[in-house]
Amino acid sequence: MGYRVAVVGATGNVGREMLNILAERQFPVDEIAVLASRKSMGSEVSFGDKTLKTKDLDTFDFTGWDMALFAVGSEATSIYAPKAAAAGCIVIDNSSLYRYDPDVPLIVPEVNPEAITGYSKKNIIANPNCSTAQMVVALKPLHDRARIKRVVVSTYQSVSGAGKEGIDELWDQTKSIYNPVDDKPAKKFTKQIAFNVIPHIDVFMDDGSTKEEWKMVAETKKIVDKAIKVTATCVRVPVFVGHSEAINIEFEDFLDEDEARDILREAPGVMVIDKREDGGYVTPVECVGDYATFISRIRQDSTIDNGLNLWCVSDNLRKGAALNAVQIAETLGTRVLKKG
Ligand code: 2RA
Repeated sequence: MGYRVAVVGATGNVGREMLNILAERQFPVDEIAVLASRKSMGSEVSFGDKTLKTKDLDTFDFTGWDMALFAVGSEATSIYAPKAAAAGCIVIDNSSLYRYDPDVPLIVPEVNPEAITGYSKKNIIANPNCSTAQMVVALKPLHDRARIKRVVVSTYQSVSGAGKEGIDELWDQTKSIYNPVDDKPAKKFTKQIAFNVIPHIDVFMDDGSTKEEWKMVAETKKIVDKAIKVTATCVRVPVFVGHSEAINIEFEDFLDEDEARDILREAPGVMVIDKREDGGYVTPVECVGDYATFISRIRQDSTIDNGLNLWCVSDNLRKGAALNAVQIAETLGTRVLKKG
């Protein structure tokens, strides 16, 4: 016996990836509903070898459905997630709406699967932001060994993090640089993204940081340990898919780079590619379509007593969104619902 699963926002980049991953990982599905806004109603999406037509989210009755994977913005989530949860359907939400709610667990299954039981307060589980998800998978096993005090992270985030419009804008601008007749003004990003980098993701906060940077701080504390201090600089780069992060970690105890490499090699969800030679590291184009978070360039930071540097790359549409949501569904199945 399997589950009755709804995917909300099934026509978007993340919704489609959720369907691909549910099928790839043979999640035990008895019935699947693909839901979208009325304007996309009737659009076709793939689920394994099947083609499904989307249904209207607005009129869908969630009663009797086990779980709903939400991949829509915070506004639509604020309307439909409470409706689904009240009907007894457990919501796994990819928006930022519930991530900081103390009554909603924020889960990365390799890191804090035990926290999933907290879903019962609201019938909602939150999926973290893409830049946090990949970082905490790398931090957790190192924290367990040597206690992390402080993290300094700089991100290099692909345009797919900004949705289809972000992908289109990089594509159009790149073409227009070679063929200026096609010139298209920037709409999604505040400055030119083709052949450029932009140190600005999400809105500005009062202290001069951006919301994306704030999310990395708040979410790392909630998922791993509230004692860990994080400072982040988040940058958009002209890459279609795959977020990269340069991470500097200060520990309470000394951790040798070779031991850190061994720990990460054994860590769930992590793949270490770390040869000290030309090309002996992973770049974002190589991680597309993969489940793993790749770690390279592991090395001691000799400017502090207990410091390490590393390079972390992952598919932001997968570990950063759809894969993590499906892993939450799997964890819910094995630890709570126990049907599959
Ligand atoms: C981005 N963090 O890359 C967002 C997506 N969740 O813009």
